[in-house]
Amino acid sequence: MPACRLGSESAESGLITAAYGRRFLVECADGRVRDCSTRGKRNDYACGDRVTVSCSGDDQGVIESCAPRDSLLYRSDEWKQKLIAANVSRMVAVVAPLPSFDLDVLDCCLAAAEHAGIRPLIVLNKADLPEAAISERSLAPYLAMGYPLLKLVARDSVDALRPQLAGQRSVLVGESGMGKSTILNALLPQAAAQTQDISAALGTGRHTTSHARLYHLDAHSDIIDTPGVQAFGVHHLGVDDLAAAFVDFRPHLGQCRFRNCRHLEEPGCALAAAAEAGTITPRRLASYRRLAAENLARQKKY
Ligand SMILES: Nc1nc2c(ncn2[C@@H]2O[C@H](COP(=O)(O)OP(=O)(O)O)[C@@H](O)[C@H]2O)c(=O)[nH]1
Ligand SMILES: [Mg+2]
Ligand SMILES: [Zn+2]
Repeated sequence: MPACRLGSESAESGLITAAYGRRFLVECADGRVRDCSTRGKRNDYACGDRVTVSCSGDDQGVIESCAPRDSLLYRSDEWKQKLIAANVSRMVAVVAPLPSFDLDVLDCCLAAAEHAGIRPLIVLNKADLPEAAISERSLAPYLAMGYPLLKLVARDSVDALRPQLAGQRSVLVGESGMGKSTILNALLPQAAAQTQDISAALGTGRHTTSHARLYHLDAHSDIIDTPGVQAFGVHHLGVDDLAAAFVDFRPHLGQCRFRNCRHLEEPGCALAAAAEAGTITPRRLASYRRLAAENLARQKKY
């Protein structure tokens, strides 16, 4: 979009590359990165949003509007929702044998991705460790569900990951210690430099570690790092959406005795039968039930 004049200010289209509370860094079409505030204390923008900014000079601006999103990833806990990343096409969920990872957290991340229409890739990092064989076995059900799994030794090379990111906007998620920073640093030797740019633009280095940031891998590929996010709370999903976000449940949905079955304790539940028969893993059903029970408890409270 060409720049047009708004009085003495100019309007620019741009991309949000960092989100810090109610401040956003916007990479504008004129090549400048502007530190932007919002109108009316709005904070419902996210890294990856395409926005229009009224610029005040080369460094500052105000976000005026946001283009419709292809996808939006957000997390929610009992109290609030938080936008994480917009217009993302791929989730890279990183797990590793040491420290041990939690399959329930992985289930949460995958459900959030499915609900947002984002294709997940599971990365088993630290494949050099002997314990990786056990981790791989525990991930076998996810392969059966159709999720791609990539084994990686990020400490040595991330070349196997690059083709998976080509042409995508990816978001990197995973528990602490799995190797996300190692992966990002290997993908982006210049990431440290980009971090410094952001610090310079904000006049501080303080905020640069705990918020979402978008990095360009090449002209067509970006990666969003979300250091503050270990898992995506899925309190925003009602039980129907939640069940549908468990891809292995899908063939069984609509087969329960009761039309409005929540797959908790109801008799004639097709998911309970499938878990019994081994068509789905009992652990996945338990994982779903834990999240569904949390959502229902929350609904009752409000
Ligand atoms: N053995 C092994 N260790 C790794 C590998 N990748 C990362 N690590 C180590 O795992 C630890 C955590 O990595 P880090 O990237 O900080 O994880 P993050 O918390 O997910 O960002 C560090 O000590 C890394 O050196 C790998 O491929 N193999
Ligand atoms: Mg890290
Ligand atoms: Zn059911």
